[in-house]
Amino acid sequence: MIDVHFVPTPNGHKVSIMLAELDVPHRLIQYNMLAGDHLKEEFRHISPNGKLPAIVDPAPKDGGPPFPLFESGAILFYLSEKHDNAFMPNDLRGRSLAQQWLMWQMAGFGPMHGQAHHFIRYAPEGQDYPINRYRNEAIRLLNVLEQRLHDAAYMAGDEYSVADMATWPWVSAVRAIQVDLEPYPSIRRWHAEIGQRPGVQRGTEVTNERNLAKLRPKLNEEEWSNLFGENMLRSGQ
Ligand SMILES: N[C@@H](CCC(=O)N[C@@H](CS)C(=O)NCC(=O)O)C(=O)O
Repeated sequence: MIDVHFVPTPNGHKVSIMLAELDVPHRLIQYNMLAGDHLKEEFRHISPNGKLPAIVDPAPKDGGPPFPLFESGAILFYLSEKHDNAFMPNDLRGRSLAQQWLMWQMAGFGPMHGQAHHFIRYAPEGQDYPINRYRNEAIRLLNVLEQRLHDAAYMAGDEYSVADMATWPWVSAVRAIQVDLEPYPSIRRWHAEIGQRPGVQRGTEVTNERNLAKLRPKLNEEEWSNLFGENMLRSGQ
């Protein structure tokens, strides 16, 4: 039984989707980030970066002790390798394309959408510069994805892969950065098709829809500190 240290966010859903797609028994251990669950010392032994998701595999393929993993993209690669390279194309080019697009999601699409999300939701009103900067970059990355999905059925080519799994939950969250998918027909085709997969539906059963829609949620001092302030800074020391 794999333990998944989990929050129902796009990064969390990448892993819950993968495990549902693989039909691998797992246990979702839900964290309350507002309460600072992720800042606890014991979580650092699982995720040295103190962020979610993370997993612990009690039965790694090498027969060694339980193996903790952090970083959602690395978790997808690990689970794929453990399960006969599931959701990874077999040929050299396809495999490399899946890696390239998954890296693109991890280094670009996710962080830029995440920052746009942060400033739109949490910055005091009137701070247009960071909102425009990150939202424009988020939109530019959607344009890149649109072109790719115009040229190919899936991000790595003909097959659904870990790259799609990593990107799909972030596309599902674009309304949080006030973007409409109307001008992106290829993304809409791809998003709707993947959304029909039973594994994707099971992997996204635990959501936080209400929270996603809330603009400028009111956080108390402790919650703010746990997410963005002193408590967050102190936890890594
Ligand atoms: N690159 C990381 C990002 C993880 C991440 O930022 N997780 C968020 C939740 S989606 C988190 O833990 N936030 C708590 C914090 O920033 O302190 C991954 O993909 O796993």
